[in-house]
Amino acid sequence: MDMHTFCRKLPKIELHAHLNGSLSKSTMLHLKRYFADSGFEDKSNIFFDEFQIGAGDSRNLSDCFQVFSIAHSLTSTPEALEMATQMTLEEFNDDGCCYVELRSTPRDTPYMTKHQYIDTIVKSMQKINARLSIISRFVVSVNRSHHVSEAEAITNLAIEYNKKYPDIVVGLELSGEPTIGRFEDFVPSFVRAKECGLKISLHCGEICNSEEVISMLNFKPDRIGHGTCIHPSHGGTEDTWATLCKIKTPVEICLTSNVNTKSTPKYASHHFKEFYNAEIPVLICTDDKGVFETSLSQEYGICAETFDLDRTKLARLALNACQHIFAEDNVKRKLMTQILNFIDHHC
Ligand code: 6MZ
Repeated sequence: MDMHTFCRKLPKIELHAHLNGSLSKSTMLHLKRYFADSGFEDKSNIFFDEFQIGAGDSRNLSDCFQVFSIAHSLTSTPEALEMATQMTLEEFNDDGCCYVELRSTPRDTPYMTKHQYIDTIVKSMQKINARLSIISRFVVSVNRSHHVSEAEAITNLAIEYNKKYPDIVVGLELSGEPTIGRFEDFVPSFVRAKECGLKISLHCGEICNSEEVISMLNFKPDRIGHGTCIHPSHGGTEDTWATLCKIKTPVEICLTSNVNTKSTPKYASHHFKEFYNAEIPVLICTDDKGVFETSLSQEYGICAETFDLDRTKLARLALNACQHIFAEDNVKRKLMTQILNFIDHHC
């Protein structure tokens, strides 16, 4: 079996995937057709060139936040959102993922409320979990560029839906344009969510802001996203690095996203290396597989090639990721058995 096939077949765990950044070309075309057929005003005005930020694109991290509105125009009705959720999960399933935590920011649209938004995703996931072997869970997103009152409303919904559907809604995460908004303003919402039993993930150190990195790490989230500017050789400080090394918060690593947005100059200089060597739990993820034209198996392949990991080491990354999922322990055990079985046969 060549490395490409190995990465496809390896049962993988996806823990950092934004729904509206994960829409593939074919899902977007399908949604565009749905809008045309159902007589909705089509404002999507799709330009895939505009949505996708490939290698060598002149746009940077900040510019990338413009493209999500293209996807948002295609997920504005409950039917479209259901199709987007199901098709995206099917693609993760086809790529050999055995567990996915999809994240998304509930929003009011002309055709649905935030409440309907979260409800639609929950119901779509239940259908997928009943129909396919992939196990999916929902992590509710708070956008740091929105007003704090919006974060509070979303937190209330996340808590309500976690009580109603604990086997689907498992966490709350902070994302959005990192130059806008202050973490400290959102702390009360995240404290409340934590107290109610939701797991927490924070986009942390996506840009250089050591003070914020320290306060995020001190908050003790269950996981952080990116962690780009934490190591001193990547714009962090001795203090940010020492703090992470001490508490070893698991980090959701998104190689292609960081390279394509120029947060990292090239794969070989990605902070994965320092984190891996320091034995900080690293979780290989896609971030926005539609925007960055990638897949989780492709990310595993890039990781193996760039950092010279053999099959056993690569499979161990997937196995270790099981420890950090937000779902219940019986799901953890099931996934570990599945991956260990794969390792026994293929490594
Ligand atoms: C921070 C990101 C992101 O929630 O509408 N998002 N936030 N850093 C990133 N790195 C590239 N990529 C995506 O999906 C789109 C939203 O996810 C967040 C942004 O808030 C974006 O609007 P949903 O499903």
